[in-house]
Amino acid sequence: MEIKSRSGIMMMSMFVIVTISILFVAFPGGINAQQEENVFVTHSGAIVKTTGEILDPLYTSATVEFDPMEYLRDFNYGRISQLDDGTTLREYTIIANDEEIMEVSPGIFYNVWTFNGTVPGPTIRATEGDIVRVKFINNGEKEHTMHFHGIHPAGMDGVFEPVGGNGGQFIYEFEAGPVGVHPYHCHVMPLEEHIVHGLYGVFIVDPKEKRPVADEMVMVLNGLDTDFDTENNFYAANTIPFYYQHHPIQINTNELIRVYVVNMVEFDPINNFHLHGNLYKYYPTGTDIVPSFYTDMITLSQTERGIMEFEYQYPGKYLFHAHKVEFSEKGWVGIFLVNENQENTESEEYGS
Ligand SMILES: [Cu+2]
Repeated sequence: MEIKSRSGIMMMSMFVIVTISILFVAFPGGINAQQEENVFVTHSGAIVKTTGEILDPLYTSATVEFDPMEYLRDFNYGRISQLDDGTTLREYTIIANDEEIMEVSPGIFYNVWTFNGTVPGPTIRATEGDIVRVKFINNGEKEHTMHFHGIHPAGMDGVFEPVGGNGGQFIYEFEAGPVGVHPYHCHVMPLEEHIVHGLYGVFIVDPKEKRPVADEMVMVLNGLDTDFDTENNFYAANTIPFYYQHHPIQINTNELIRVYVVNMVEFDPINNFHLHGNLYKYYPTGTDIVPSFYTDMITLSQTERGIMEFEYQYPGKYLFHAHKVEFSEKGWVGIFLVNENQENTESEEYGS
């Protein structure tokens, strides 16, 4: 519509002014809601003014029941034995529960659904070609399963065989493969509910020839919807918001760091991972031994995952965080504290 006359412009201006005035009278709080600051007293006594979600990033490890530092480098290789044909058999026991309440941040209690008592569940690790046998026990009230990403028979896919609660059992058995990093998660409907409560973990398949020696760690990017409005209130690497910011991950200069990263964030279509002061080689899904990217930024949808490799040349503190800034300001942020390498430092060899 083109308004050419002076009176037409005046009429349109009056209409706009009257409309805005009516809106102010009808919804005085609504229009100003975005600018309203709330005052919040944290557990440590600090007074925070915020217009956004209220978070209390100040806590000690004693106030949370899950230790992200322990989880970071904890790999479950299973009980190892040999089959008659010489194949390695790895046996794991995974117990599901859905009634635990965990304090995920001071004053924030959440009903976590867990594999072996934690969110994420244990990092299950095997070598390509091994037989993986998982004894799954469901001690929850609801039905649950374990659905592994990777290659396996249909009956081992953890979708059409829901395992009843209060002690139901199922044995998942398959050959480990392909090489890489894969998620596992419950696949009972409504899937959204079973995933957001925490029924997921990481499955690493090592190549037979092994990757180069490195300081290895696992980061599951996740979120928590603590008010059940199908939007995440918190984001994190390994469940506890801001944890690695207040407890930096110690690494060494000139030492290869390998991060197995898996995005499990529900509700939001994407997540990402930005590293400061460095770039990393990135192997999507970890299925290839040649990196696809050399970058400081990857974007991941749900269950997208890969392997990052990097070395720091200079000591000091470096952030890593979502470059979806909303996520980092709600907890998905951490620090690598890079120490000057001592010559006698030896990385652990993985995949044994
Ligand atoms: Cu489930």
